[in-house]
Amino acid sequence: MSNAGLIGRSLLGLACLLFGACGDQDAVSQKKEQGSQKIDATKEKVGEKIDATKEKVGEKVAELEQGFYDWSNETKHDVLCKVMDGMIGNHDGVPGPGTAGAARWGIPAKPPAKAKVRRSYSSLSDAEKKKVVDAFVALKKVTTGSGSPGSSRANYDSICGPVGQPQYERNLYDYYVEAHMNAFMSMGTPVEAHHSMSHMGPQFLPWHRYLLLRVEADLAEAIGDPEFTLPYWDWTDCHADGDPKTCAPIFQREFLGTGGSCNDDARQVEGYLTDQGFQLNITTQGNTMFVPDAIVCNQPRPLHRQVGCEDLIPTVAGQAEIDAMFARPTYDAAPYDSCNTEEDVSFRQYLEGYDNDDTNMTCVAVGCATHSSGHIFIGADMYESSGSPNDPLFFIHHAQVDRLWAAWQQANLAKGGEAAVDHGNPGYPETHRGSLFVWPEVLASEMFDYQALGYQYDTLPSPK
Ligand SMILES: [Cu+2]
Repeated sequence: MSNAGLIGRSLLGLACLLFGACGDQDAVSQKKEQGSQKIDATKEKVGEKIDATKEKVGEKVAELEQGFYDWSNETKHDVLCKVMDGMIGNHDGVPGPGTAGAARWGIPAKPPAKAKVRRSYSSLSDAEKKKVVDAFVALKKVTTGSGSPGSSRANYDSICGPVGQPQYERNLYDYYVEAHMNAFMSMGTPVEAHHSMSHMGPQFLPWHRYLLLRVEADLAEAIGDPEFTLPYWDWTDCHADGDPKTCAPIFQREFLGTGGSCNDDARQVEGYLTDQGFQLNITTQGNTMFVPDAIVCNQPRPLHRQVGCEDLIPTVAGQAEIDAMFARPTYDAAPYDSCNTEEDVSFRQYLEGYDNDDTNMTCVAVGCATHSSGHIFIGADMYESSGSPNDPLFFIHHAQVDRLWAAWQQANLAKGGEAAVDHGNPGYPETHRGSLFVWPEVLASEMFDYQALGYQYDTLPSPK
């Protein structure tokens, strides 16, 4: 028996002496003991499974790397793609975080009379910027026991237990970190097959569109302002500012906080966001986002950024990439993945940020262009793809990605004819219209008509 168990038992004995509350204490403690033994056994089993997975993945990568120089008929890109495929999956996956009783939260029953208008973050007043930060901080405080209206939705099934990690105090902010982590982790598992997931395939855009709608509804509720609207990060701001490496309009100490540091020991974000007590509860470590043992729970720490520190990405995408996006008239192209889909054809592949000419492992695995460049540019937690919603900028960055999809859709709708099919998504594959991972009651196809979902953008870039 553990020390805690012994202390528990002596307290029960004392209560028996003092208050005569003897009852079935022995039976209760016995049950408790059995329970904790069971938990220990399960923990051990999960641990063994993770070790076996690690070994299996390691062997596969070694095997693929071994053959590197023998594959004379394949390009370096193809070889790296095989290395990455070897890292994906190889485990059974875990359920969660689920919808905690609010399956379609964020989707209006019918299009509202007045649409919410998402505006550029840099165009907000100081008070509005502060409100955005306050809303994210408030979301962390919506816990199961907080008594907030969103408490019931914070009662989700955390993935921490099933991956053998201690539970942290669940809250509506970290719900999104978990949803995103599990979306990566579940690639190649029986839960969902790689290439039909929320990244590296056609559902990338609909999946993140719903995530934004849902979090926007949560943020509005958390601060008691039904009009609250997510802003977007207009990447071109960073270029207009004159020093795209620092992107001063976004990384302000008084609001979303500093850009951290290229020095690992000083990369903590400083400023208002951190001062409000914003901290991370579920993070990742190690070199792969696809396996359970990368997840670390209940070791709270501040947010990290390393803006402009990665040589691969001197800055975030700009106008040239936005123009190039409009030049791709097809939503996606077979085989609908991140490796063999031609980014010169597939708008989705291009916007997500994968490039078939990349021969750098990081770029093959994470993508280095367009959307992905924003993640790598901010660095640290945003770069750790699976846990990237840990940085509130994730949502503001993805609102820009969503805005660009909306702009591309509108341009196609305006062209009419073939270009206007599926609400301006010509070439969206039949096979990826269905249920979204984590939110199976929401269909990808329901996300096509964003105006019916109750929002629009203040401006949409248009093709030249
Ligand atoms: Cu994502």
